[in-house]
Amino acid sequence: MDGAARSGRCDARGTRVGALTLTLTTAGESHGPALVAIVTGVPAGLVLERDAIDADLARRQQGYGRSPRQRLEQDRAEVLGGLRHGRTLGTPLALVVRNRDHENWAWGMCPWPPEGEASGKGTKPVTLPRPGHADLAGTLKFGLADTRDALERASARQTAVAVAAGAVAKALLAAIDVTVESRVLTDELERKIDEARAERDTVGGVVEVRVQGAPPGLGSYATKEERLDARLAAALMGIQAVKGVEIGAGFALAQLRGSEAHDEIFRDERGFYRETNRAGGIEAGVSNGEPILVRAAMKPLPTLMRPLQSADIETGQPGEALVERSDVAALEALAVVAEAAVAFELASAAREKFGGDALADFVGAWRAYLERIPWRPTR
Ligand code: EPS
Repeated sequence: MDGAARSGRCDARGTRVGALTLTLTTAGESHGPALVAIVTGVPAGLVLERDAIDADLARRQQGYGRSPRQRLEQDRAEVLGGLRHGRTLGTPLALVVRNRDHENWAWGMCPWPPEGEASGKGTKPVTLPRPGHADLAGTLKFGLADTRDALERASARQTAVAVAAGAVAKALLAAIDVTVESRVLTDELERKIDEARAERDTVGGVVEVRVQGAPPGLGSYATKEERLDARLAAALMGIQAVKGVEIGAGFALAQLRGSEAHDEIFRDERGFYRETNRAGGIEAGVSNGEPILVRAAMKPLPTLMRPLQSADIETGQPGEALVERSDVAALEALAVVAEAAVAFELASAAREKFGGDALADFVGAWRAYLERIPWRPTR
């Protein structure tokens, strides 16, 4: 990285480019050999616990209403680069989560032209796209004759490796006393799932992520690349099946007057604080030191055991959409995935603020900042 990039120069729109940040690139299909993530920007010297990463992967697999697929998979993260004896090297981290189900798709999802007779799953082209899934848009976009070539990458299976990356981000945030937790907000979830399953239907719902300990000053004011709220919204909308995002009181704020909506400012010996948090810990695109609260709404999953009407991509004839094994709901998984996405974005914003090639530099800059500002986290 050159000097100009390190200092974070601006492009013509005034957007910071090339600043030190965390980046995540993923690859892999749902029933292919594995999911892969490359994470850059993690400082050297961060201790990663294998069990902590795998615990998040296991949490993501749990939850009521998941598909039998979860009994096949036992997700574990392998690290192929960037880590030595449990400590990050400051170089790209390469993470891999294998798909155990791939052995049932060895012919159908073989990366190379398969040898021998077609057998196992994925041998027959899928031509009846599911409303709500990527099947139709993906086949049109990429000029495909088999919707499997679109749906495999569009699958939420990809979130497994994103959760592994989120666990790395959580470890970095823990070094500056920031924690990220999530919960499902939808009531009587199990009952709704049982009813939907009995009617061969699916359900969605709402999850909330809470960030505790984020200092004021993460993110910035003016553009979507800088604003923490915009970045968190993009991170959450970047998760499969998410159709809505709220920060703090979100849509409810539109119904209030200014005098009711904003969080009054107080000061005691510890520093500035609020007694309400309708802003969800972010004002004008910048964290304000209160807990960051974001919510994501998940649509009902599109693979229905009682399929909706569709039209064949090859013949144009009407027909019922693809039916294959799927989840009735994946809301509890979404909570874990949303937690990872928020953690990754927060860790990126913290890295931009505190810099540091070595963890000690990053933590040292955070300590110096806390000495400068009149603020201590509420616990
Ligand atoms: C998914 C369909 C199902 C889910 C999958 C996401 O996959 P399958 O067709 O293999 O049963 O189980 O999610 C996972 C495999 C996972 O680990 O989260 C989809 O179409 O998005």
